[in-house]
Amino acid sequence: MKKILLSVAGFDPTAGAGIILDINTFQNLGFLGMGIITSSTEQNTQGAKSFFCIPAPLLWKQYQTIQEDVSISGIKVGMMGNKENIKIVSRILSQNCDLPKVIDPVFKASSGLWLIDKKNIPYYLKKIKGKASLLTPNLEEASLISGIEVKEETDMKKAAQKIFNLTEIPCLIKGGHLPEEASDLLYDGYSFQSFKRKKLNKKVHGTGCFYSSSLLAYLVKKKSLKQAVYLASQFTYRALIKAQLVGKGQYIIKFPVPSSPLPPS
Ligand code: PXL
Repeated sequence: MKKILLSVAGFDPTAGAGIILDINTFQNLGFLGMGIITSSTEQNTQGAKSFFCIPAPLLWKQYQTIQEDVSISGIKVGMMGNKENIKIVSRILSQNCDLPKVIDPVFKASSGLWLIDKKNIPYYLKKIKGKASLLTPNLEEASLISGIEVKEETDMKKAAQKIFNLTEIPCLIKGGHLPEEASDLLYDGYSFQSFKRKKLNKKVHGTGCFYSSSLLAYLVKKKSLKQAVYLASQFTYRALIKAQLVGKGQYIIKFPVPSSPLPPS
């Protein structure tokens, strides 16, 4: 039977990001995807306009009801929404210490709408401390978490160290928005490794959700952190190439995406 991965995230009606994209990504990599929603957004491919959070007791009941029925092999966390739901997600993470878990710190939609109240970021960091296998901020999220303005590769190193010290979680800073090259930086508390990709001139919605969901899938396939980042980064690059323009705004990822070959030895 296929292993089950759980997405804890928000709903994007375009399916271009959030819980539906996560589940499609899990299924693309051979898993069965399930999800519990923290929030629902109002958006189209042109951008997100507003959102509403699922009441915390319902979020908790969604989790309990799933969990008493099936066995989950890994958890990916995306948009949490508000303080009450951050607390529930923290409890879910604590109850699954032995599973691979990836947290994508979704703070803002690419259209600019804040998906968390900025003043809740310190609380967010406190509640996830030490509770995941990997944290995947982009440059802006890394700046918000670390308090260091992250614009180039040297800033990424300082920020990654600071984020690791704050969260006690290995950190992958995604450099898709770096000016010249798309270069991601992994810091596991001991060493740095960078992963470079060609930069594509294409605005694709949900890239962060796709990347973090595929990272979880490769970790559950027992890949090391470094192998998982290599494979997920290649897989994400293919997704970007395949992405299609379906509305009047950003490109969205079209499934299935051909999965990555093994890294060179
Ligand atoms: O791409 C970040 C993101 C994640 N999750 C949901 C979203 C968005 C961006 O709009 O709506 C639900």
